[in-house]
Amino acid sequence: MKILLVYPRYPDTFWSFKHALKLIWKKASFPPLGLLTVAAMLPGDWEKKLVDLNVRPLTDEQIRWADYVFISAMVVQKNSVNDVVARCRRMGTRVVAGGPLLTTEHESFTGIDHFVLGEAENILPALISDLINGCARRIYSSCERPDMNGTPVPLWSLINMEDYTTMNLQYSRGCPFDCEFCDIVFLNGHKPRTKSKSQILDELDALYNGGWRGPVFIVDDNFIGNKKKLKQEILPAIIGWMEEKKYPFSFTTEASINLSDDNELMGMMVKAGFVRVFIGIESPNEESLAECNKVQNKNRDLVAAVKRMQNRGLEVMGGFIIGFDNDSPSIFKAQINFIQKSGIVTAMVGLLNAPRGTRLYQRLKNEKRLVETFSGDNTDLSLNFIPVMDKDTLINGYMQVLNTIYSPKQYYDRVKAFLKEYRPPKRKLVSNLKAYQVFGGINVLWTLGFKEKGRRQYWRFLLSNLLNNPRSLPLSIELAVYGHHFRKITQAYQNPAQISK
Ligand code: B12
Ligand code: SF4
Repeated sequence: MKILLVYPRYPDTFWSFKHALKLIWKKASFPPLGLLTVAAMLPGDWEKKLVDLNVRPLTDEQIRWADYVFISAMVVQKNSVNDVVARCRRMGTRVVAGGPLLTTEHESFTGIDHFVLGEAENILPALISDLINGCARRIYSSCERPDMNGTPVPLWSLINMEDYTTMNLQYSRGCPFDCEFCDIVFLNGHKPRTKSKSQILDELDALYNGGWRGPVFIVDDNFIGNKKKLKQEILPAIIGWMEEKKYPFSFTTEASINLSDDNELMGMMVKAGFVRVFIGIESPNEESLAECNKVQNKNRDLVAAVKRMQNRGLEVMGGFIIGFDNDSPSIFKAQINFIQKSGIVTAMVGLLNAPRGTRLYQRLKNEKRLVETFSGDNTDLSLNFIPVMDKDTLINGYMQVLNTIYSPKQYYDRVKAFLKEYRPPKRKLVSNLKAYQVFGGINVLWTLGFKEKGRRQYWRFLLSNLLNNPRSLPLSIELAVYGHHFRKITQAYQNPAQISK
């Protein structure tokens, strides 16, 4: 059997990092881990190829080669899914699809032959045997969430790691919290399920033996969902592995704010090579936190919590949401002030939207406030519900937040505020200096220092770092590159014709 795994295109948004990637000649940030994991579950004697449309185009010849095209997608990739499916139908190649988009709204995809709804581990064996016997059904699903001990190491040989800035690895699924707007609880459940220590070491070995050196994103819903296992088994194992291999990777992950309460855990994570955490901060407005049931963020000094993590050596990336029922127009200023004060350089600010499967979707449906389908991108100025605040005020205020926090002055001020608090461990990461890093560095200097607006702020920022904090220079340059991307995307939002969907 010949299987072509296809990852559809996602639009250029804050999360695509397209403008940053261009500067360093990389094609995409992360490989499609879901498809690579599914590929590893397919029989060893089936032929497999993978095309990530964010890296290279899909040819008719590739579609014709395949007996089945396997697609995985998030809601934001909907348009691209439709294009791929239409091409497969024209060429008579059957399509199997799974992932968050199809799990939450498969009914709207009439051209897809077989759906795998939910996690593949329990479901795929039945589909495989039905495909072999030529009697595959339309829908495969399971009420039980799989044990992650059965999840194989992703089939890394299907991609060229050099196309990406970062590799990824999943340790756990599920989150113990229950935020009203989040579909993780629906997709992956409340109870954190984890891989074993030996699975994690196998995954690290696979990346290392595949030649990877550099950033690794641990794509968990909440990495600290099971703290006991982390402290007793997983982090000690990762620390041992990283020390032995002389720190070939730097880790980023997603966690809840209560990480900042646990000094021991933060210390162990930093020792294991974690450099960044993405935290859902959402809002400085207590009423809005209560409204969305973000209990872990309530009644605490959020700025102090962020600074504690920065002091321990973790850069905090933050997710912020505007448009809660309890947000009044004063929220715009409050968000800007919070973001600037906290030194969260990478602040991902989105408009509230209600994805299917969430409690928010259900509440708004009951209140008859749902208006259209969710585009999947909470930064494209669309809303799929009627907000309490006047819609134009909300959208203009949101744009004002983006314009302010990503303007060169505010952005570089934030990097400085962060570096003041940041205390990384003194350790050298193994890095084989690659051609793209050298030429990318020159390109960055040319673009930010000579070509683009904000040149004066860039040079001032660079010189002040060189004089006051030379060790942090590589990180400052990296953050300046992200800033360039955020500014470009914000500019594109002023002129929606520039946004490629
Ligand atoms: C990494 C990641 C990204 C990467 C994606 C790139 C990439 N190549 O992976 C980046 C950072 C670019 C990204 C961006 C965004 N993301 Co994202 N992301 C993730 C994250 C953290 C991990 C994905 C992953 O690798 N999972 C591990 C694999 C093993 O799991 P999986 O993909 O679900 O696959 C399993 C099953 O679904 C199934 N399966 C999956 N595909 C297929 C296909 C077939 C054929 C079969 C049989 C089975 C199958 O089997 C697999 C094994 O069980 C998830 C959260 C999560 N826990 O999954 C969010 C998540 C996928 N992202 C999400 C969102 C909303 C976004 C953004 C829209 C955020 C935003 N606010 O703008 C942006 C959009 C990008 C853009 N440019 O506009 C949502 C999607 C919700 C939805 N219903 O679509 C998720 C679920 C998180 C959340 N709840 O908020 N994201
Ligand atoms: S803490 Fe994060 S992953 Fe967990 S329910 Fe809330 S938003 Fe979702």
